[in-house]
Amino acid sequence: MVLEKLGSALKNSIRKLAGRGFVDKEILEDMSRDIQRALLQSDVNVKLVFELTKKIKDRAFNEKPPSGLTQKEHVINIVYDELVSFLGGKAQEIEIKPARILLMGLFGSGKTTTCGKLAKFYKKKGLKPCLIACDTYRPAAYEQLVQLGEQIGVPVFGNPKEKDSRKVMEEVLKKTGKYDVIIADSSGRDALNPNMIKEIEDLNNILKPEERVLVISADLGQKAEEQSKSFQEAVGITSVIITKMDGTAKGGGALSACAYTGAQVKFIGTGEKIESLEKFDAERFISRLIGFGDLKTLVEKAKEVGAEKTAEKIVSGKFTLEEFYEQIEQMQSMGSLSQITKMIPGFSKLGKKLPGNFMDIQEEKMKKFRYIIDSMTLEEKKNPDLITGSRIKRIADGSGCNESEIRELLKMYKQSRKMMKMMKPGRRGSSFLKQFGI
Ligand SMILES: Nc1nc2c(ncn2[C@@H]2O[C@H](COP(=O)(O)OP(=O)(O)OP(=O)(O)O)[C@@H](O)[C@H]2O)c(=O)[nH]1
Ligand SMILES: [Mg+2]
Repeated sequence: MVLEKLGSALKNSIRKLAGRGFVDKEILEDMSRDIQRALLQSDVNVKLVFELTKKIKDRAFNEKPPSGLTQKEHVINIVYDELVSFLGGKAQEIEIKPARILLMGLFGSGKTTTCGKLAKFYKKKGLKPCLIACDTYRPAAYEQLVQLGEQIGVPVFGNPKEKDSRKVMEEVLKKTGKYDVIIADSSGRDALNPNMIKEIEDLNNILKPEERVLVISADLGQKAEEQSKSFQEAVGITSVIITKMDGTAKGGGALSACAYTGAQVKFIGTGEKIESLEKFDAERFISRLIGFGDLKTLVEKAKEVGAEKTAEKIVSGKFTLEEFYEQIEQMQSMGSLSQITKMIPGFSKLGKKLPGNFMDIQEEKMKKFRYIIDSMTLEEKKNPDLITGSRIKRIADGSGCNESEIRELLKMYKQSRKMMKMMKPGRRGSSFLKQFGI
């Protein structure tokens, strides 16, 4: 994961803080050094790192905790807040409305692939996107985009015979009238050079895009500064997309590009496939690193498969046996379970502890659980704690299952409930901090 080192440094710092009687200069300096080291190792520019830790220390020394928060909780909140604003602040909603979008960046940064991913994103949201192939520099760039367009059923406009991208842009804009999101690919170079910058300025003047997106790869490192500044000066970047987030444990250079451009990272690319595009949310990102768990993402994933209500209940720790069953079923249909469970700290561990592995219940067993639940009274389903000795026997007879299978289901349910209550997302720094003993 990107910024992996920062994640472990933060968790470590929180543990150290927990083990300390009170917050003093020494522990804050220690924390600041840990964060500095981790960020430097993740390729963040040294000046930015020192600015950031200075802010954290200044606030931690000078600010009084708001009522209801202990000094320690307050320090953790400051670290969280400052890291979030370092990564561009609270994510803004991505507006789903007609737009012209121009992508730019160096060779191989992922522009063409990202054009396809964005088109798919907008199409899914109900808009009518089209793609424009304005990379006349890389051989077969047009064909690459056409292939992506075919994959997602989005038209591609271009002219593989024309060598001047400005002419292509002028020509195709006459044909894109009925599309509401126009996404233009542009050509890269192996390094920043005046030709590329001139070309992007010209394309920008012809297309007049609302969104001018800098595409950079997560492993770019310190070069992010120079690149983002040049594109910023040329056309004024409105947002950044970082690709290949799946491929590096560093990524700090790219992620802090917003510090130079003032433009937010809006999306991240997390794989080569066309669906591997995620909205970037600094709050979520830092929460995940610290281990708050990414409950927001879980609920969003659930929304996509229509499982929102139960997911919310599960997350809140209040759910009936029926809802628990539904949740397992829905989670199983959500696809990448391991990804989902990773978002909740401790959840995957819980999965391993449970008999038969909660995340991996076989179809046969799911059927038995269904029969068991169907043999329960309404009261029992709502309050499974009622189910003991004689009730278990009755349910076993009614469902044709063994008593041990009923106990297994009840055990899973109770353990999950306990776990979820413990991790209930409430005030940041409350239940979460208990994990660390604060
Ligand atoms: N793992 C991973 N690979 C990616 C991602 N985005 C793009 N790629 C891969 O990166 C390579 C370059 O991607 P392109 O989209 O062709 O990059 P480009 O910026 O258009 O490159 P040029 O046209 O040469 O300037 C391809 O092999 C992509 O499959 C990502 O998010 N994750
Ligand atoms: Mg390309």
